[in-house]
Amino acid sequence: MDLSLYILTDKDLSLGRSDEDVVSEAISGGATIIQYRHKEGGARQMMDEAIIIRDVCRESSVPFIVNDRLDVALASGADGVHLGQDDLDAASARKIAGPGFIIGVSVRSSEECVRAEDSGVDYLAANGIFFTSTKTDLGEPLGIDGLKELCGTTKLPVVAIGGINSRNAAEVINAGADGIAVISYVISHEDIKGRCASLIESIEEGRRIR
Ligand code: TZP
Ligand code: MG
Repeated sequence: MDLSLYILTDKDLSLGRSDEDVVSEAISGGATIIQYRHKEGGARQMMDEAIIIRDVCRESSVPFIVNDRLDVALASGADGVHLGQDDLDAASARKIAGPGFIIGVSVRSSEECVRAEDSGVDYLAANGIFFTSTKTDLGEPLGIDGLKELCGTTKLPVVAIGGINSRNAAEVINAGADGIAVISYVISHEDIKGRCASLIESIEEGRRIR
């Protein structure tokens, strides 16, 4: 699993393009992992949409993760699930999914990092790093200092999310994140492929100066 450039879908932010088109453009720009995220979707609709994205990801051997819903993730043949603090807890998810299934958990504090690590998760998402209009219920942004603290608390790989773009991505990687998770900077732009490519450059820059 390569968390370097983790792209999330959101149909409402994709300038009218399908998830399928968004995901295949993102992968051709260098996305290393994809998450299907549809907050208002019911299970039936999510299942149909997940299968389409799963196929695009499989063609390129890019891991495919479903947000929130373990049932949809398992039934659609996804590689993993991403769980928030209000979703099914990671220990129960691991019990159901078994070993080898990717489980990621969103965290904002050291306590949440430790709990997730004890539950056998595969990666953590530090959320949110900067202010973003994509998700407004997060409270104070963690900032670079908050990210450094979380990265120092855990041995698990950490992906940083929230307000990340090509101007701040290098700093985020330099702070200890293994990857960046991005929505609007990539999918709300005409040139999805170009935006991914410029993020990859920033990631490389961040790793060079680390
Ligand atoms: N979780 C924390 S911030 C966020 C999520 C899903 C939104 C990130 O979106 P953007 O547009 O990359 O700031
Ligand atoms: Mg969730």
